[in-house]
Parts: sequence; C-alpha cells; structure tokens
Amino acid sequence: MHTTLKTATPVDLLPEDIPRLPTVTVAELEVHAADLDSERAAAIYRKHGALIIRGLYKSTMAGVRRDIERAAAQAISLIPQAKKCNEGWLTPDGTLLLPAPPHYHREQQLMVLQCDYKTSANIFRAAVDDTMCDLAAALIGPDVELFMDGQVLYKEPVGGHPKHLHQDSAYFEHRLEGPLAALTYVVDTDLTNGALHVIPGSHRCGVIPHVDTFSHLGLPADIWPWERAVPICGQAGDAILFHVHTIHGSKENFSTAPRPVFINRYRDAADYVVVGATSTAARKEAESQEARKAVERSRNQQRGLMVRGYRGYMG
Ligand SMILES: O=C(O)CCC(=O)C(=O)O
Repeated sequence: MHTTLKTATPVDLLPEDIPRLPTVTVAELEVHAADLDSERAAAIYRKHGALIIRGLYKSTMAGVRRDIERAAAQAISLIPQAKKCNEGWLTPDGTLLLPAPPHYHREQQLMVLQCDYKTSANIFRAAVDDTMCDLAAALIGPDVELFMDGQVLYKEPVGGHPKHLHQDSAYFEHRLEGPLAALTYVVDTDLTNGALHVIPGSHRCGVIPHVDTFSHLGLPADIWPWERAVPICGQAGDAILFHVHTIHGSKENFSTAPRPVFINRYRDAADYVVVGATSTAARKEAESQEARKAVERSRNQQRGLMVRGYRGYMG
C-alpha cells in the first residue's frame, strides 16, 4: 500500500450543520476485506469519519468469541464481590457493571468486560493484524502505537445497556489527531441486538459538550436523536473504523443472546490524552490548567506498543 501523508482532520463543521450534510448510506461507508481497495477505504474514512470493513476478522472470530464468553462467565461469577465505583461497580477482575434492566434476574449487568491484550491472545492478534495496521499507518501514521489494551463491550440479552450517542473524544481528548477506533462485531449484529450507529461527517466538528447519561458521557438526546445516525448491521468479523470525534452509539440488546464487540484503538506515536474523563464533573476537573500541566509532565507514561514505524526520543 502507498502511504499518504498524515493530515489532521480539519475542525470545520458546526454540529448544527450536520443535518444539512447529504444523507449517507451504509453502502457508501463499506469495503470488503476479501478485495480491499486501500485507497478507497482511506478516502471513505477521511470523508465520513467512519469506514466498514466487511469480513476483516471473519476467520479469527471463533477464538475471540470463546475468550469473551469465558471472561463473561468469570465476571458474572464475581458479581457478588463487586465494589461501587464512579461509573457503576467493578468486579475483582476489573469488569465494569451497570444497573440491570428492570425485571432482570440480577441487579447488575456487564458493560466493559475485563478481556483485553493481557487476557486474550486472540484479541491481541487481532490488534496487530497486518491489514488493519497497514490501514492505520496510512490514515494516522507512519508511526503508530496501540492506545489502551483493547476493550470488550458486552450487552447482555433482554435489554442489555444502551450506549448513548457520544464522541470518544469526550472521554479521551487528545493533543493531536486522536485515536482511530476499530470496533468489531463478535456475533451477527442487527437492529434488535444493538447495531452500532454512526453520524457520518461528525468527525469534523471537534469535541461537542456532553451530558451525564445512564451509560456515562453522552450527547443530549433531544438534540442528537438516534434518527440522525446511520445504523450498521453486520456479521461477526465485520470491523467498523471511526474517528475519535465521530458521533456513535448503540441501543439496547433486546435479543435472547449476548452481543459483545471488541475495540482496538490506534494513534500517532507522538499523540497523548490531554483531557480524560467519564463524567461532566470529572471532565471539568481534567480541563483545569493544573490538570493539563500535570498531563504534559507525565505524557511519556502514556506510551503504547508500536505496531508500525518507530518512536524516537521525544524529550
Ligand atoms: O458497544 C457498543 O456498541 C458501543 C461502544 C462504544 O460506543 C464505545 O465504547 O465508545
């Protein structure tokens, strides 16, 4: 693949201009891993802030799913020992819980499962997949590191948590372009079990103010209803790439089976989080001059594993 020069996405669109953008269909966002046209893939990502790669992880999904179900069973067995935290409850293995839907057979439900690169070789292998890393290098490289250790979001059946429309940059605002997320469906996913919704073009808006919701920071639902977003149905192994400012979210899982996804994130090796928070109060604190100075002093501690290129001394 020919790499193109990295250019930061311009912040040149007001949130209120989003409804005036031409309607985008799922077909305009997708490419197929079997005959991947990298130039077209990069152009879609740059234009819309979202890109679907059908079948990218099709052959590796069985192992990932097995690891995730193993981690889910472990986390459920640890729920009686969970301790309250700001975002909900944490099990001793590090799984984040939310209140369960009414009439569920227990009081808490799984949200962020403790299943990452340090738990699952299958998920780590997916993170360093050559096709994915080459594309990440073309989009945000040439020097690319993993941001965080991978993340598994797990919607339990019969009403499992919605994740309200939001930008990831509300949770981790970066100094440079910010991370590119690759969210992969672990099971076939549709409108019943919690398809990801994205708002194409919203990556050009910069960070928009968020409010506190049931599933942490989200955009006000009266201004950002689900109807503004494009739902993406897909099969196990389909990956959806999106920019850190791209508005996205997913509704409840009303099916009778769990709906897990895993997310790998890639960023420029020189990039780092300048504001990190999961609530409006925490964001306010993290935006203070003092907190920002502390971040600058400790930014080298944020370094992730390199997947493309080289990291020189940054001083
Ligand atoms: O679980 C999902 O579908 C959405 C996850 C998500 O939006 C996120 O983690 O930022």
